Amino acid sequence: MRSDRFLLLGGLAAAAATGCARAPRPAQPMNILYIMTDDHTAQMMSCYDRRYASTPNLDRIAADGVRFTQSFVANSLSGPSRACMITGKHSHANGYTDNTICAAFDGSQTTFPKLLQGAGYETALIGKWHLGSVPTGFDHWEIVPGQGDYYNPNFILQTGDTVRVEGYLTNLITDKSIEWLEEQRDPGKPFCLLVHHKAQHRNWMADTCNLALYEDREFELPATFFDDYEGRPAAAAQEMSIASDHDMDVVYDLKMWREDQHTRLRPTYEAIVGRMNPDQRAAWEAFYGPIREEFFALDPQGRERAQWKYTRYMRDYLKTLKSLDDQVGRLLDYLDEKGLAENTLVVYTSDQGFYMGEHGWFDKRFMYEESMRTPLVMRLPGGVKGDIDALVQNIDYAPTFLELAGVEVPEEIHGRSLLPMLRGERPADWRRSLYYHFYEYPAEHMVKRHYGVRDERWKLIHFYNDIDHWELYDLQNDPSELHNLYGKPEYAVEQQRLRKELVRLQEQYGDRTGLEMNRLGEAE
Ligand code: SGN
Ligand code: CA
Repeated sequence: MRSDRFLLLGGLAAAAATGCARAPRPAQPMNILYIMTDDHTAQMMSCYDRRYASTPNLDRIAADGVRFTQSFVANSLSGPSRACMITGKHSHANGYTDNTICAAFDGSQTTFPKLLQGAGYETALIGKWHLGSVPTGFDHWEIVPGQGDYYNPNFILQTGDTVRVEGYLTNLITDKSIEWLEEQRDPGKPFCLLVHHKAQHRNWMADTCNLALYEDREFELPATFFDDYEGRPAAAAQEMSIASDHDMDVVYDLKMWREDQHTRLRPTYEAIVGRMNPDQRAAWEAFYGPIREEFFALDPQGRERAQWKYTRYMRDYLKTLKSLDDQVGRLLDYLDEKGLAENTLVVYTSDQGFYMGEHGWFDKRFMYEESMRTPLVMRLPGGVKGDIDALVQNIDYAPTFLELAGVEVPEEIHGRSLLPMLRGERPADWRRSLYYHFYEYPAEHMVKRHYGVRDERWKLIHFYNDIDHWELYDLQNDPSELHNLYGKPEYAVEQQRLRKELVRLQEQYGDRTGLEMNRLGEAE
């Protein structure tokens, strides 16, 4: 009977919408399990990169489904990326351009959870939200305030109450997700569950049971670690350098607290370890205590200090990742045990990529490869397996889920459904280039405002605001983006072609700021 209600509601919603492409109704409504992590980059997922991490559970999704090898975000920052994902629209159109100036996401606009809800789906969101406003379009939600805490975090409930929950956040988000699936949802309806982890966000705090892992691992510095940023003034101006103690704080980021160390982020560190219970704190101190002793005794300087910081950063990131991979495994096992796997699309992605020492950095924001990319694997029952190399972006998720549910995709959505590709077809008119726009400046990490276009081989970037600087890269011959070719006569043809393509995309998506900023240099 409940299924009938789903069909009826779905039919009404479909009939009410006009002027949109009509998607065929699926024989049986497919559930959607969308798992999104924070700052988990493809270099640290073994199905993308075998150098550092082992993520067997995340890789399971790819092994039983597809791995997108050219997956990107539209704006490499948490809130904006989430807003793009949930609306299917670029930042200027969904209004949430950055984490600092934008107070809150306008939850009155159309989002895919709302449309799914209208079509009879039961929708839920658990974990990091980071959009300032109260979530809309969800039958159930339980979110962490702001960035959330790794240990004994607070959760905001739908009632408006905030409760402190004892435990480690990655596990708790999974517990709550399984609890909702098992006990709270209406089994007569298809579900769409968004599981949003805080991991792998700074400051990479592992669960106490994983602290001792990977202490024997050594990592070669990336070839670009000591980049001189020649020809790239915006890259030179950032504040996300591992070597810099201002940017990567030894107390907060690397847990080297000592009475006499009054670093910039020491108060933040004290607040978060202050949340720990006595057992957690004892395990924490027992692990980091001896490392601190050694660090202060050694007091490394210069390149030696940078290498030491990089090693600690990599190890802490991997320890934190262990919980994430295990907990995703738990959720996948749950689907298997309950027979849900055969009727559930599983998606794993991150809100953006991250630097693991490339160019000497941590953090994201730039349109350069490591942070513009994001891991994306999907497992569609009955779908194809293998790699998909089409250029895809986080604005494509919303239309994918809508098409899967048989809901018409509103024309205002910028993204395109990935469903045909999940079913083995490659649309002949698939996009040949991607648009990107980053806004959060001046702000933490000091990455200047920029936008640009990336195609399969080339990338053009314009940094603007307090700078007017263009960069052009040949990704085939210069994958690390070290040689800015903009203005070089031998690349004039590519440069012109990409400038035109940039304008075409800005016009297509209606990014007036971008169009206006193009003219900056030309007017002089
Ligand atoms: C916090 C972090 C930054 C990070 C932003 C945005 N600082 O402000 O390092 O870039 O979040 O990250 S911290 O001292 O609070 O850890 S995002 O993924 O949420 O966009
Ligand atoms: Ca993030």
